[in-house]
Amino acid sequence: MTVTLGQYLAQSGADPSLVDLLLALTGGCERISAAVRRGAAGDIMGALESENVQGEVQKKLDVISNEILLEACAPAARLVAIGSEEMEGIHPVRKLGPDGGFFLLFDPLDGSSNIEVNVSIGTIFSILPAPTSASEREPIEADFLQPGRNQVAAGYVVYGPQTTLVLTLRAGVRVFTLDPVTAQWLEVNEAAAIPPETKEFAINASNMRHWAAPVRQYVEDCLAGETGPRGKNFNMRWVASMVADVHRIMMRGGVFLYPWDAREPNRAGKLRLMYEANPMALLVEQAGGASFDGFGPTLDAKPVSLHQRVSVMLGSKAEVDRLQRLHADALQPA
Ligand code: P6P
Repeated sequence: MTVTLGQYLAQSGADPSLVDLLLALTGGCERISAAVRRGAAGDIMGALESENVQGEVQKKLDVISNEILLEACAPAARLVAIGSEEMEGIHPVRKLGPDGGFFLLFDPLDGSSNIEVNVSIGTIFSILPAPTSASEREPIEADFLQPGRNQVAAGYVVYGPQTTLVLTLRAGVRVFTLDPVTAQWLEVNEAAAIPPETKEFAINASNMRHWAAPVRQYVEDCLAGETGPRGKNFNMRWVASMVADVHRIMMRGGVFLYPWDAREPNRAGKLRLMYEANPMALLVEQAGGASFDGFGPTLDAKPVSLHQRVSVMLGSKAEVDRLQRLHADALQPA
């Protein structure tokens, strides 16, 4: 008998208030899915005059999705505060107190540049423990700055041909698809597992001339195919929607790279640590893969700001291990 999300969460042993938060969050994602499906049929396409904290032009659906999630999650009993790609500061919901609670972070609609061309986009979320405080106080951004290894749950919803939730409570990875007829999230994949080996890599190859040597070496070796050092031919994929590219890897393996590049040498990468790299890294590790930020495991990175960017290389473990070796070799004296 197909398990629903509610049934899985009820028997997971997770903290009941974490279950409440996840049900509220996925309820918001159901509303985002309906808005995305309406697309141009509703007055929700196009760009606004505004820019988000990243300096990116905000799409109407970005802002609508952020508002949907804020409204949907606010009632969750022990949700203390929210961090979002679409908001500069944290969004306090309750005071910190002796019984702690949770911080929720999300990119409400990642890949939104694909909205106009009907390509899959998604919501990425991360849930961290809120610290306890003997006396009640307002949460501050510094409370959020915990390594990704602290996450108690993480996941994404991809709005594609199906609306699919990929979720981890740190006990493996579960996959649910939203049944549009019954509006139930039905489990479709007991436990996603990423094959350690792959023949597929995902990177925006137009940036090749800007990459650091280890990344360039890795990709050139893949492109050399079966007569090169890898001894096999590779395929390349690049959807330019992280949720879509990572979902493919969660389902069949592969490696995703958005590394540091010389276009903005003072910027660690394009993607954000707290609500893109960390949740994806936890999912990938829980599915047997690995995630590397150019220095060490993504989940060990110590955040210094809510919206900090990071280099991302994640997916099939043998590929990420090779990338780590290439980076380590580059540090050896000639
Ligand atoms: P580029 C979408 O804007 C995003 O943040 C990720 O979802 C995606 O992987 C990346 O940027 C695409 O970046 O430079 O290839 O357009």
